[in-house]
Amino acid sequence: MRASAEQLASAVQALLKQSELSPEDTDKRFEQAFDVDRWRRLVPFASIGRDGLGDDNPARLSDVDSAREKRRLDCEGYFRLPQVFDPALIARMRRIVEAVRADGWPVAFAFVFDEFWSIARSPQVASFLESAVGEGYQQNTVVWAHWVAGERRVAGWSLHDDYREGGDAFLSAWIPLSDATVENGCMFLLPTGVSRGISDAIDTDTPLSPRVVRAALQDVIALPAAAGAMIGWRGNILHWGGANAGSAEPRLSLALEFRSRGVRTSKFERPLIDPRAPLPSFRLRLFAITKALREYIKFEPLLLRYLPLAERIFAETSDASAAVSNTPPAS
Ligand SMILES: O=C(O)CCC(=O)C(=O)O
Repeated sequence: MRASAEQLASAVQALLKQSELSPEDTDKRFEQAFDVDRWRRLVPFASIGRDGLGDDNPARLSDVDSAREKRRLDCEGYFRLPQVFDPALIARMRRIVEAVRADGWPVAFAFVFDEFWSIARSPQVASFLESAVGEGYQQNTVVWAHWVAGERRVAGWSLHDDYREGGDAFLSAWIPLSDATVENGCMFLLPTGVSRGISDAIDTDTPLSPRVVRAALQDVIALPAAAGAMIGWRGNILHWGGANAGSAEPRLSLALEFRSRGVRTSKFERPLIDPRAPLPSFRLRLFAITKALREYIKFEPLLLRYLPLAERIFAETSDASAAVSNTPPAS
């Protein structure tokens, strides 16, 4: 007799539950998470609490590239900027992610380090972001780091959009820390017009005709991007991380989100931070990491292992979130 899909799903849930950190390990990691000196010792070449890194690491972004990619963003809903960031910075950030992972943390904990908050603050990148989301734009506290193992069929996140109603007031930025290739699971997306049709069908549970499926498949854009590039999309763009097609190279990347000044924001993305102000406090970094971890179990079920830890850190740091002044609330 074969197991039904429901039986298999509940067996997987039970296995995932069993893999949860023990209460003792959760206690230990809870203490460690707040121990700034421990993080500094873990990654001595990274920094916590040093401002001004945006200026230390000038990005390369020509006016021609910026203008071309702004046009692409306006017409197609996405952009691809090659080789924006200093290779030395990108290599350092990759090593930070590797060290965090080797110490048994979800790689998003790399966001305890300054580098992950300051990377998009150089004047060149700020000027591109300003052209995309407007003067005085803000960063929300939705951040994440991705590690897609270098093993066949391991895949990035499944198809989704980031903020359907975001319009021109929302932009996701995705920065590869290793070369993201078609072989190791680079990003893929559907440009604006096609995304809208498919999203509507998914929302209303309407079957897609073979003609629409065939056309959409042909419209898929692959976004291979070398380490240090920056790609991104508007909130309504359907996108996903590809599946590894046989490369031994892991795919490492980070994701940030930007908002126009003064727009209504969702609870999930609050608090917003001013990219011109000092970097967020250490506690706010932990808040942002664990806020995302609680949510992104839907994309990475193995994170369930860390859920009790994330819940505790999230509760403990919610004061840091409350301390930041916010733009007008919405949903
Ligand atoms: O890196 C991935 O696989 C998914 C990234 C993504 O979809 C996002 O950051 O919104």
